[in-house]
Amino acid sequence: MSPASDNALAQNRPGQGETPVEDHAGNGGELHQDIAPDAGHDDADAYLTDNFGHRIADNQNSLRAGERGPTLLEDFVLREKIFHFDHERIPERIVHARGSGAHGVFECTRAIPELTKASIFQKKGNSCPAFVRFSTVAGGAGSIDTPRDVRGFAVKLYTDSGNWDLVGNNIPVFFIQDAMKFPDLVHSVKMEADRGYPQAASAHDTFWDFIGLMPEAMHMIMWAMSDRAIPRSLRMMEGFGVHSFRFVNARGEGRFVKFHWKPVLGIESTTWDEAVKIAGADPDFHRRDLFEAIAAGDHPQWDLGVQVFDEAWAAEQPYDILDPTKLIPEEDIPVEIIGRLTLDRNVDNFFAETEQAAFLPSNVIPGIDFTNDPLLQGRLFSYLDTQKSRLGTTNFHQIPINAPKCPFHNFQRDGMMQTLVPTGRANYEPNSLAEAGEASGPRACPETGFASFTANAERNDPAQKLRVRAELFADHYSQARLFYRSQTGNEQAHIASALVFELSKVQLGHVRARVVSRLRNIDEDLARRVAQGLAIDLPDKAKAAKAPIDMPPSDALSIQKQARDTLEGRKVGILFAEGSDKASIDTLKAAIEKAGGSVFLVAPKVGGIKVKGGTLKADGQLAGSPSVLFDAIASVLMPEAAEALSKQGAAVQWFMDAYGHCKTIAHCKGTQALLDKANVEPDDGVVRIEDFIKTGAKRHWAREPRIRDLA
Ligand code: HDE
Repeated sequence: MSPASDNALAQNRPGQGETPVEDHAGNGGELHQDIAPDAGHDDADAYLTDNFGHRIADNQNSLRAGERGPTLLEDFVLREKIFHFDHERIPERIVHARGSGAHGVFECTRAIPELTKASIFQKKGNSCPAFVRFSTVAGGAGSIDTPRDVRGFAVKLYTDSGNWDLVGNNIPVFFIQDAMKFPDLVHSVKMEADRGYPQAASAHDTFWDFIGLMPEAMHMIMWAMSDRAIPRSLRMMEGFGVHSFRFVNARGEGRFVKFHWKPVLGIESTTWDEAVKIAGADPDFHRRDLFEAIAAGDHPQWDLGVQVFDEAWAAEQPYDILDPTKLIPEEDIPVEIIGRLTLDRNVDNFFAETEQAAFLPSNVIPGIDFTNDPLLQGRLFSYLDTQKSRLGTTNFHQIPINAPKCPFHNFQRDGMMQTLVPTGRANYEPNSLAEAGEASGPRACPETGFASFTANAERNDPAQKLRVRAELFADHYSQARLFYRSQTGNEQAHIASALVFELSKVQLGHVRARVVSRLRNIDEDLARRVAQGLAIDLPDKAKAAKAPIDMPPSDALSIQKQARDTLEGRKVGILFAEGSDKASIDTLKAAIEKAGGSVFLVAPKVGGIKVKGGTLKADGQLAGSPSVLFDAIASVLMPEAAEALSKQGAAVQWFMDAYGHCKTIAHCKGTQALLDKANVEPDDGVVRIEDFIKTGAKRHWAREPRIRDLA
């Protein structure tokens, strides 16, 4: 051993060298290179190797020409390590770059062979593994979790007849009707081209300029400006396949189908003020919530629902069911539940699984087919194409997260990063190699293979090639109106405020005015509120390509009308300080956990505080655990502690925010000084500790007019 390496090794041994090296390996204080071959470790996995299996003797020092000399090019260990590191990042998704994934299982809860021959739906109890990735759309991979944005809801079901990817969103409609406009839409919403901001925000000129010029976006705008776009938790949002798809049964009969994911925990959203504050308090709020819930065994679940209808019904509707800016009211076609998705396992490695997951709307299985929705048709190309540039190779299907779990074999060969090793000569078809005793490879399967559905009406279609939109696609406002008018008063006020906020960020006056002129076709009152909020004159009504009609309001479109009064999956922050009564805290905690909720203890200090009945450690420090992180709050404080805390901004803000965000505040008598300082006034949601369980974690919207101008 040369003197130089001798010295280096000595430095690796804590206590022996002059500068003990910290353990960065996370292996309990042992550095791999400290494990001498004679130390009794015979587990080959315990040794660091390079990517070709060569054991590494020293992972701290590069190879130098002399103790203080230059580094040698010969050092293949260093070169490989840096080379690999240099290429760790791959291009991020152009949209939906920030996402969080989890594994799970999907189970069929109702067999529907009369509707589809999809194997998974042939028998109740059929199940398959699943992987889901939730995402925001506009921001980059490192952006925040809580911007106002659409959320991606991409589901991959590894069925026994191949992967079925239902690549949906948490909003049932889309901004545009034709794939041709997608690059324009995305360019307009992402950071502005010259200045590189804003990140993860639609509140800027280019987005609203584009939107103002695209009346077909107005329905989706209502959703995007509603509380749907600021969800509280990924576990508490709906998912939608958006497009009309096809179910095809064994007799070859087709019906249209729209897919819905209904969260078992109910739908919850934040308020805008809360979303903004969460972005600062915990930019990973949603990702952490999902990861922690799954790790704790609170497995989020969704029911898969379908709306099924036929051509005759579709033809009678005042909208075109192929238009992805339209939904089908649940009051017209009820959502029937046919399955349940449970997410029960976090990923082991974020990059390998969540980042490398490649979803393809073109991944359907026999029994499920596409329709002529022009947006869907464009997506069928885009996703396959984008995976190649993102993952670098046409063999991205071989990455474990993307590979089907049923056998797959074909004559596709070679390409970058090929990991399969096909044997024999048969790499073409047809071949007659079997006659010579050689393996001849797989063959097509007309009986059970995927056969594209041909609708009766389409069989005789002369298939004209036209760059046109069907007539009913021109109704841009009826469903935007339906959505707006189906909301509660508070929800309508949130939409109006969101529009005022976003348009206030727009610098171009004509863009603001144009959007408001479109709102007049949706609802005059909404347009007036927004114009007043912007302090502009009400502009002339925009000309509508097709006059809007009134549709009966639909309760399924409102979050508040569906609110679920439950503690399940909800997180309650309990504030305590020196002298607090431990027994009260324990009783409350047990009751919340019994009701399915979880508790996070907050105190001015985390290390352990003297309380009545012992010492209590907090889960988080007050200033680092603002109340926006919880669904409801409670406090158990001695009057002196409350008095002292009422001089601390973080404590006062804790109550002020919870009150302002219409959350339940449960408190003991001792807290009063703080409540007074935070201007918390008594109402149905401000209750004594004993009444917390009865009150629950629902929002108290009746409070809102007292703290915010909803006009
Ligand atoms: Fe996407 N979309 N999209 N999209 N989309 C992508 O594919 C695209 C659309 C959706 O977690 C990209 O792999 C076009 C509607 C989700 O990995 C890209 C059009 C809906 C995800 C792409 C649409 C979605 C994507 C970027 C209009 C809801 C994230 C990375 C024709 C039904 C999937 C990637 C994940 C991702 C193209 C419209 C949902 C570029 C061309 C409508 C959930 O291929």
